[in-house]
Amino acid sequence: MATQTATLDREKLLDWYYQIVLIRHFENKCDELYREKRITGVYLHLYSGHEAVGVGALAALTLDDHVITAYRDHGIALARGMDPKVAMAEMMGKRTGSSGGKGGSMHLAQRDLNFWGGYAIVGGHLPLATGIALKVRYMEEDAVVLCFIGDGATNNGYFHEALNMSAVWDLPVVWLIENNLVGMGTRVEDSSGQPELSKRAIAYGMKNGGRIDGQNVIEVYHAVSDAVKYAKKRGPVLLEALTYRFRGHGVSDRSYDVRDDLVSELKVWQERDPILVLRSHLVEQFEGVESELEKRDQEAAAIVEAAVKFAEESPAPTFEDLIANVYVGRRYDE
Ligand SMILES: Cc1ncc(C[n+]2csc(CCOP(=O)(O)OP(=O)(O)O)c2C)c(N)n1
Repeated sequence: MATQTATLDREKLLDWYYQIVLIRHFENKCDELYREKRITGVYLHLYSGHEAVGVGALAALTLDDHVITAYRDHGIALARGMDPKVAMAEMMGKRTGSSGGKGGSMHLAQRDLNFWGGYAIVGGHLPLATGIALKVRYMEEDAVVLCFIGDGATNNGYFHEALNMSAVWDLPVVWLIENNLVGMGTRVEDSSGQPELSKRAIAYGMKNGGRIDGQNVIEVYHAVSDAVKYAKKRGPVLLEALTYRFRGHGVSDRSYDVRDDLVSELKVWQERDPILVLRSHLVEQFEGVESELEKRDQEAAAIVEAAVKFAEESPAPTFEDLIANVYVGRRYDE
C-alpha cells in the first residue's frame, strides 16, 4: 500500500479532497433545503460518510466506462462529473436538472457521462448493469461497468440473477458493495447468513476483490483500479467497501435523535470520517498543505451556493415537458 500511495501526486489527492468536501457541502445543503421544503419529495438519501467510496472508485474509471447505482446517488453523480448546478436543479425539480426536473433525488443520470442513474427499487439496477456489460462485450468496447450496491440489496433475487449471469458470460463488471452495516434499520448480520459480503463471490465463481476500507479514498482507488483491470480481461469482480452513513436512512429518519446506541456507533465512525482520513494523510505527506485544504473547502462551499442560486432561478418543467420522453417518438399533443 505504501508504494502505491507514493505514486499519487499532491494535485490528484487535493482534487479528491475537493470532491469529497464538495459532496459533503452538497448533502448538508440538500438537508437544509429539504427541511425548508425547497427540495420536496418523499425521500432524500444523503451520501455523507460514504464519500471516499464514490470518489475513489470513480477515479479509477475513464469516461468510456459505465456507472450505475441505487438511490443514494448524489455523491456518485458529482464524483462522476455531473455539474453541481444541474444536480441541484434536479433536486429542486427544475427544468435545467439532469432529468429535466422529472427524476429528483433518486434519479440523477447523465447520458454523456455514461452515468445511468439513480434507481429506487432495491437491487433493480443490478440486472441493468449486467445488460450494459453484455453490450460492452458484444460491441467489443474497451470499457467496464461499475455497479454500486447497498448491502441491503445483496439478499434479493436481482443480486443472484445479475451476478450469476455476469459470471456465466464473463462480463466486465465491477460489483462494488457499499456495506454501511444496515439496510434501513436492519443490521447485515441479522439479514445475511454470510455477513462478509465479498465472500458471496465464491458462490458465483467470480473473483473476490475482498473487503476494503471505504473510509480511505486511496485504498478504494487502488482496489477498484485492480478490479477494473481484472474485469476487462477476465470477467466480473465482487468488492466490498466497509463504510458508514453519517445520517439517517433518509432525512426524515430521526433515529440518531432517539437512539443512544446509534449515536455511540456514529461517534466511532466519525473518527474515521473520510475527510479526516484524507486530510491527515495529506498533512503528513505534504508540508504546508493546510492552506490548500482550506481553499478547496471554501471553493466547494461557494460552488454549492452557486448551484442553489442557479436551481432557484431555473424554471419549472412545463406541461409539455411532463409528457415528453415518456414514449419514444410520441409528442404530448398526438
Ligand atoms: C425491492 C424493494 N424493496 C424494498 C424497498 C424499500 N427500501 C428502500 S431502501 C431500503 C434499504 C436498502 O438498504 P441498502 O441496500 O443497504 O442501501 P443503503 O440505504 O444502506 O444505502 C429498502 C428496504 C425498495 N425500495 N425496493
